[in-house]
Amino acid sequence: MKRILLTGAAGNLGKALRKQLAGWADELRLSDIVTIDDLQEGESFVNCDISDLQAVIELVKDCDGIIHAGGQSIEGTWDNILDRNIKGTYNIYEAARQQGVKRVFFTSSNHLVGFHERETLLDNDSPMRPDSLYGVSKGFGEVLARYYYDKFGIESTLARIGSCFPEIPNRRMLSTWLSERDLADLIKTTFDADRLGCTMVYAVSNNKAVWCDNRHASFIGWQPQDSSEPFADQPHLIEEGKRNDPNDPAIRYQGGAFVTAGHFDDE
Ligand code: 15L
Repeated sequence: MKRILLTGAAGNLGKALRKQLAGWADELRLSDIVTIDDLQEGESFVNCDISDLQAVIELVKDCDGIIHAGGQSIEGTWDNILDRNIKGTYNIYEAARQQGVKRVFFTSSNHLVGFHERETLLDNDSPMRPDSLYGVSKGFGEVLARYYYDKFGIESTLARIGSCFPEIPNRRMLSTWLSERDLADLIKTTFDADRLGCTMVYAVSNNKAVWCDNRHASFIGWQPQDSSEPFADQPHLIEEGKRNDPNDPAIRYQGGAFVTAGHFDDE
């Protein structure tokens, strides 16, 4: 019996993953603070606020693995980041430890390294240069995952997800785009691997212009199939290319608009 928990199941990534992972697990246990009432075969649902440790311990019970896609997915107030991403991610790992779950797919983000310039090829040794409090929270999650691996043997993929959307609204995403299918393949690879360790992966498709190198993670065998290239000729992208100023921080840095957005006051 393979029972996998998917947090954040009502969010954009969660919705895409429900489609892509249909039939893959014996049970896909969905959770979110928003109720999901269109359950498909093989899915179950638990309403859960991941900032509540006791609730997360119950949520994780009897699971063989966790896909942690819940929490704040863009820049937000410190209070939101603290509850949803800092406490939320701690609760997931601590619940995994208490309930004996041995493998986690952690949705980290390119915004953990968003203040690298676009001419820098990132690899496993590139320093964290977050472009937002949201990016900082993903750094916390990655470091926490390493701690739970070294101390308790819980293995993780730390997937620095680029831009996982069905369309490509801007030129930056020609480099950062990740197809839903490639994301699902990375998740399947994560749970199929004989050994995973605690492995960071730049989760982008097989795009032509990339800013990252995944050779350190080649042992897990993930090979993205899709590419943004067929989208590159769209008129809005060509027009944008004529307008872009290379010295604009949103063009200079990998994080795009996140490098200038925020920093939010508490609500
Ligand atoms: C992210 O981490 C966000 O969750 C998503 O909404 C996009 O902004 C994406 O990064 C991106 O960089 O395109």
